[in-house]
Amino acid sequence: TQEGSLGNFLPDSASIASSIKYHAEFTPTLSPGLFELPKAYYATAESVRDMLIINWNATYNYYEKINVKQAYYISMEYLQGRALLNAIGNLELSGAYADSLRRLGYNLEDVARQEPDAALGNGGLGRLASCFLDSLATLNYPAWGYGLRYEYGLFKQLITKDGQEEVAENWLEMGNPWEIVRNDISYPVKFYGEVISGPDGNKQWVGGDDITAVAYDVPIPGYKTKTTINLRLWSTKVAPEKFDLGAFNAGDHAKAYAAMKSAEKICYVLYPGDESVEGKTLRLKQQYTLCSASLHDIIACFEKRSGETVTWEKFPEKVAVQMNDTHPTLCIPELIRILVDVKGLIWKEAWDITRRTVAYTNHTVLPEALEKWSLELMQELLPRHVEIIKIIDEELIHEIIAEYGSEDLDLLQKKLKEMRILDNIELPDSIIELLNISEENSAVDPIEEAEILEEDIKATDDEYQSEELDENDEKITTKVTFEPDPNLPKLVRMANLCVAGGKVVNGVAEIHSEIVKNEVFNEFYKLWPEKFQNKTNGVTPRRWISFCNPDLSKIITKLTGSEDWIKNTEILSTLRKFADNEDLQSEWREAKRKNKIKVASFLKEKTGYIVSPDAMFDVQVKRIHEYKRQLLNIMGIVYRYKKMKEMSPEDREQKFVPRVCIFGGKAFATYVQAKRIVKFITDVGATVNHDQDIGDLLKVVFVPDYNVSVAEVLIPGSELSQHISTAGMEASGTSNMKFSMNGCILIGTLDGANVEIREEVGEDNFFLFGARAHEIAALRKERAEGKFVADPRFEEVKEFVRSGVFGPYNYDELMGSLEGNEGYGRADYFLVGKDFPSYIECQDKVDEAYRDQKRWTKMSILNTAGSYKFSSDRTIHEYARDIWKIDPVELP
Ligand code: DL6
Repeated sequence: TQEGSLGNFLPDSASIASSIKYHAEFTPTLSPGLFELPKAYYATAESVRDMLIINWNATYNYYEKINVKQAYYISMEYLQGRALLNAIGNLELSGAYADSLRRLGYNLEDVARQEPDAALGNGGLGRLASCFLDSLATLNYPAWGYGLRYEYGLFKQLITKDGQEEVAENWLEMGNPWEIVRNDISYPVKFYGEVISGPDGNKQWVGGDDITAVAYDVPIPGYKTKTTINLRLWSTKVAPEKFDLGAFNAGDHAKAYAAMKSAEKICYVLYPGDESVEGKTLRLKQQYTLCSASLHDIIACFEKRSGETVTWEKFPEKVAVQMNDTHPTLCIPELIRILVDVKGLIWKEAWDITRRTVAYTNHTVLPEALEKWSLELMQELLPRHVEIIKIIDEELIHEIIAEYGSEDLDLLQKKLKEMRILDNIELPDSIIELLNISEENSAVDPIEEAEILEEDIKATDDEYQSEELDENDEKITTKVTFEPDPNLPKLVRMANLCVAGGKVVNGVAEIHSEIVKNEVFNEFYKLWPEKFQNKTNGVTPRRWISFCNPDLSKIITKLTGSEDWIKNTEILSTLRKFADNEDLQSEWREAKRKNKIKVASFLKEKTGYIVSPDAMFDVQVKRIHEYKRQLLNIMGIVYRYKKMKEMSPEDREQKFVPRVCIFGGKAFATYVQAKRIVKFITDVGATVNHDQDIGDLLKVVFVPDYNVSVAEVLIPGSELSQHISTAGMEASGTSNMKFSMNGCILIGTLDGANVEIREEVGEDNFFLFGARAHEIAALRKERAEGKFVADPRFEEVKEFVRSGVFGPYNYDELMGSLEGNEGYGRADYFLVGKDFPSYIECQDKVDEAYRDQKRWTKMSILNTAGSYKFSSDRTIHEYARDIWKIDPVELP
C-alpha cells in the first residue's frame, strides 16, 4: 500500500484493467459486442468515477461532521473541457491507467480523445470557474460549485466558405459518465403567479408555474489529495402530475406535454440568443433556476448541519456565496425571500445576513455586458422578487441621502442616476416625503423653497428647481427631475444590485479593479470604499502545464528537483537562474519543437493546411470580439503579405521570419461584425496559403471549433501569442497566463493581466505596444472630432483589402468600421487604426528577436519562470482569506 490521493488504496494496473472490463460489461452505456474505442472510454471513465465517489463521500461526510464554513461558487458557466486525463492525473494514476489500457489493447491518449468537451460556458469567465474548482479541491478548501446542466453547450463551430456556421453541440448524446443524478435532491422553482398577504401579514407568492430543479453531481478531484469537491448542476423537469393525461387521451398531445416541455427547455441551451422576448424570458428563467435551487440547497445543508437549533445570524459564519458576474444576482432577493417569507425572519435580519454572505466578482467593463433586465418582464416572472428589489432600492436611496444629504438636489439626482438599482423608475413615496421634510428643514433660499413647495403640490410631480450661481454671479435655474422618462424603458440594474447587496466587490486584475473603483462603480466606491478588492485571476498549473505539456513539465521537474512546483508554482521562479544555461536551452527548444510538430499535425487534420514546424508559431485564440482586436492582427498580417509581395525573394527572406499565424475562437451567433472578422481571416488564409511565391514564409490558419481541448494542443506549441485588446477593455484575460506558463512570449497592450505578467516576466520578455488605458478617452474624442490622421501604412492595407486580392466578398463594412463610416461602424471605436503603426513596428522587433534563438529561448524560460504568480491556487487562497474567510480542511 502507498499513501496518495486514494489514501492507502492505490490500485495497480491489473485491478484497474479488471474494473474497466467490469464496467464495459455491466455498466451498459453502449451495446454489448466489440470493445471499441468509445466503449473503452466510457468504461475507463466509469472506473475512475468509482474512485472519485469514494473520495467525494469521504470529503462531505467529514465536512458535515465538523460543520465547517463552506464557500459556494455560483456560476452560469463552467468550461470544464475533458475530464479523464485531468482526473487520473490528479489521482496520480496516469501511468497505471496507461498500462491497464495497453493490456486491453488501447492507447490512453486515443481513449481520452473520445470524450466530448463539456463546454458549458462561452469563454474566460466559465474557464476561470473551472480552474477555481480544481484549485479549491487541490488546496482542500471546503467548497462547492453550482451551475446549470445545459443539454446543448456552446455551439460547435464549422468554418465554411461563408465563414462561421453554428451547429448544436449535443455533448450528452452518448451519456455523461462523470455525473451522478441525485433524484432525491430536488427543489421546486416557481415562475409567474402573484403575491398575496397571508393571515399574519406575511407575503406569500402563490399560483404561477411550478417546476422542479434536480441535482446532477460532478465530482471534482484535487491534485494529490483525497479532497474531492462537488459541482452540482441543475436540470429542470415538472412533477408527474403536471402531465395532462386527460388531454393526452383526448388526442391533444401538444397540450398534454406543454408543461413538461416548458420546464425542460429551461436547461436546453447555454445562453439562448436574447434578441427576442422569448429568449430574454428563458435566460431570466435560467438565472432564477440556478439561484433558487442553489440557495434552497445551501439553506437545507445549513439547517441539517445546525442540528436541533437553527441560529440564522450564524448563517454568514457557515456560508459564503460568490456570484460569478451578475448572472446569479437573483441570489440576493432569493435569499431574502426564503429567509423572510419561508423562514419567518424580519426584513432587517434577512438583509443583514444577505449582505454578510454574498459577494460579487465583476468580469467586464463593457457597458453592454452589465446586465439590465426589463422591470416589466421581471415583474411578470418574479413578482415577489421585484417587491424585494424595490425595498433594497429604497434602502440604498436612504443610505445615499444619509451620506450626501438632500439639500443639494443636483448632487442627489446625479448620485441616484448612477447608483439606483431601478433605472428610470419613480422615487418611492418614503423618499419623496423625506425630501420634502428635509427641504423644509434646510436653510434654503425662500424663493427656491417656494418653488419646491409649489412643485410638491402637483402631487405626482417629482421635479425640483434649484438655483446655482455661475462665475458672474448670475442666477441660473437648473431643472432637477426625478421623474422617469416615458420614452425610456424601466430597468433593473443587476450590477448595482450586486454592489448594494454584496459584502465584497472584486475585479479580476489590478488595472481592472482600479477601473471598477474609479469608473464603473465610482459612486459606490466613494460610498463604501472598504467593499472593493482586487483578485487577479489565475489558471490551474495542473491542466495548463503539467497535463497538457508533459515534455516541458519533465524539464521543470528535473531542474527544480521535484514535482512540487505543480502545487507550489512559486518554485517556477527558480528557473530564472538557469535561463542562460545552454543545455537547458537546447532541451527547452526540443520540447517546444515536439509540441509544434503536434500542432502542425493537428492543423493538417483539422484544416488540411500543411505548415512547417521551422516557422514561428504565432497564435491568437479567444472569443472573437472587436475589443480583442483580431482585426488588428489580421490587418498586420495583410500588411506583411503585401510587403512580401513587393520584395524580391531574397529581400523578403532577409526581412521576414517565417510565420504560421494561427487564429481560433467563436463569434456569438448574432454578432455580425465578429462573424465578418472570421470570414476575413479565413479568406486571407485561403489566398496567402496558396501563394507559391510566399511558400512557408507566411501561413494563416483559422482553427475551427476552438475549445478547451484545442487550447491544450495549441498553447504548448506556440511561440508568440497575441493579447492585443484596446487598453482598458479586457478585464484580465487568462489565456495570456497559460501561454506565458508554457514558455510562449506575449505581444500585447497594457491591459488586464498583461500588465502584471509583464511586471513578472520582465519588460524585455514582453512585446509591448499601443495606447495606454488613460489615453483612450481622449483618443476617441480626437477621432470623433475628425482630428485623427491615419498612418499611411494603415491606409495602404485597407486599400489593398478593397482591391479584391482576398476574393469577391465585400469587405466594405469591415474596412468602413475602421474609418468612422457612420453607416457601418463606430468610428473605429476600438482604435485599430491608432495602434496599427506601433503594432507593426513591434512585430518587426518580434522578428528580430526570433532570429536570435538563444535570446528567444531565454525569453521563453523567463516567461515560464515569471508565470508563478498566475496559478489559480494563489487566487483561491486570496478569495478564501479576504472574502470567504474559510480555512483548508485536511481529511483525516
Ligand atoms: O475573469 C475571467 C474573464 C476575464 O479574464 C476576461 O478578460 C473577461 O472578458 C471575461 N469576462 C466575461 C464577461 N462576460 N460576461 N458577462 O466573460 O472574464
